Amino acid sequence: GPVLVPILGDQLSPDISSLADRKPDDTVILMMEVAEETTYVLHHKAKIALILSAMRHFAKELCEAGWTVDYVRLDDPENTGSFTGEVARAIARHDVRGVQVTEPGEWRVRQAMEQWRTDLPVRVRILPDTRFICPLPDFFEWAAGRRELRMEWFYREMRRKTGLLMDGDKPMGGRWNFDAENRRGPEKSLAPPVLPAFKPDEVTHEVLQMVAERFDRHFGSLGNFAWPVCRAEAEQARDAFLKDRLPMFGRYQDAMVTGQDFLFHAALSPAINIGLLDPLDLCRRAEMEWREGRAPLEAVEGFIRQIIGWREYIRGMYWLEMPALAEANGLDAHRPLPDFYWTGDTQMHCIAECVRTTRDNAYAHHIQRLMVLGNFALLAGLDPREVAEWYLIVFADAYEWVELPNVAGMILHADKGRLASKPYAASGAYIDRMSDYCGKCTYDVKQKTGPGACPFNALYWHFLARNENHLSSYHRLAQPYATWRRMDEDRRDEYIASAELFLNSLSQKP
Ligand code: FAD
Ligand code: DLZ
Ligand code: SF4
Repeated sequence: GPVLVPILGDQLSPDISSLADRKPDDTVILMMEVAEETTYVLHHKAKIALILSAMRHFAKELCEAGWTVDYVRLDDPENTGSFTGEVARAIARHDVRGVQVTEPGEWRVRQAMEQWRTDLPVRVRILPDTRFICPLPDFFEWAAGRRELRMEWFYREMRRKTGLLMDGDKPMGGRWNFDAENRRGPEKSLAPPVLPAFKPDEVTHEVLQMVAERFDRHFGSLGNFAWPVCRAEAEQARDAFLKDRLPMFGRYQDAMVTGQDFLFHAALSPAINIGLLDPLDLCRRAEMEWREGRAPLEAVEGFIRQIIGWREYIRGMYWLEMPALAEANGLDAHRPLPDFYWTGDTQMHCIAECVRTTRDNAYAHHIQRLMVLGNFALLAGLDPREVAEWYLIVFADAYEWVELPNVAGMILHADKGRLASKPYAASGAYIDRMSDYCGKCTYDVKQKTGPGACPFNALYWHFLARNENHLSSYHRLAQPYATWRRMDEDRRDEYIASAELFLNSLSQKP
């Protein structure tokens, strides 16, 4: 019989490694919509719709290219509901002689696949995912023997390896990193070009209908659904980004503006993560924009760093640190996730606004995820497992390999600083500087304590004070700790009391 090649919902690339040595006449491709994947967390409705629609479009393209595709739909009465069950069923159905699959993005699925080797009646080959630029063995080698695993050093190696923005062995422009140019707050007349919106076709319509019915208790709205669901649309989205928004990408990377949900961000992560866009190709095209004088170096360098730097580094760290990372709670944080992460029902305008765009778009941009939603979770001491589950649910681009290191490492410091050199803790002043949120808020960002004060202000000191044992030795926190110790005791007590009052109000159910 033929070889069975299962292709998972985030492996929608025609050059996926599992197909590289296959010929159509000797191969059956298996694609499976399964209950286990759609509900292992209660994903945002738009995330499910994106993946299922993209899977259906990709299956069609594979058929048109001459492949045999066995496509199991969610509503197929025989559907066993899991990858393992469906692969077993397909082995019998097609009398296959072996299974060949590209490694999955998530630990959970990797464990299941390892089990296939013993439980299935045929040989199982698991191949590396070559869509990532840094193979995992190379990452582990880079990490071995290093005391500190800093992204910046990894990034420079990736620049050398890919040759992106390199002038021989030197970085273009004489510097590796132009972040200093990338710190502008919002300016009054900031009017970013609108994103191309993709109208649902018939395939997407059918999926949207099914998702609305079947997953109606899941978080999130479907009303704005406009994600690219196939390669051609993803390429259109990519080209629009390169032309309209990349030139300003760096400058406003950290800005937040009420009602401007995408600003100059790429909004390409959902398409990249399921395989509709190749990350290296995307970076080469961004580099071309600079070479041809259409985008400044600082913007292009910033964008490329996010992809060959952060994205690859985060993925390496996931596989390096799992499974412990999922349980990590280095700052002993145990507060339950407040309801307003779902409802947006809070007086804190910054949080309400970030939850709104998350609900409407299954998207929030990086600085909203990091400095508003994440910063609050850190300061308030929310339980890392609850926070991680929330992030995995609500964003269309969320897979555990990328979500978990960002949550446990980058925002919550639950990994005790393996990933980030210091916690990204910030008071209201930071949010005020980078956004227009505070002017629209019922709280006063300038007020430090008391019921009308911005809660981030007292929470910031409460966070530092309660974690003094863990954090006071951090070189980069020396200054805030010195300020705290210099404060008179009444002032400190006021901060603590104000923060506790606020934190206690979080646990009161309405
Ligand atoms: P842009 O700002 O335009 O950046 C370009 C690209 O760089 C992104 O498409 C993405 O592929 C990559 N990138 C940038 N930052 C990161 C990063 N920290 N880690 C990995 N890739 C990065 N990204 C996800 O793809 N999935 C997630 O589940 C996810 N969860 C996150 C959780 C937290 C707490 C934080 C702080 C960040 C998370 N990110 C995640 C990273 C980043 O916020 C998103 O990649 C980005 O907002 C996607 O939007 P964009 O395409 O407009 O990105
Ligand atoms: C996220 C997701 C969802 C919601 N549904 C499916 C599905 O029905 N079939 C499928 O193959 N993949 C789905 N996915 C993506 C998988 O969860 C993802 O491939 C694994 O987590 C491995 O990274
Ligand atoms: Fe957020 Fe505080 Fe600003 Fe209100 S005042 S928007 S709570 S940072």
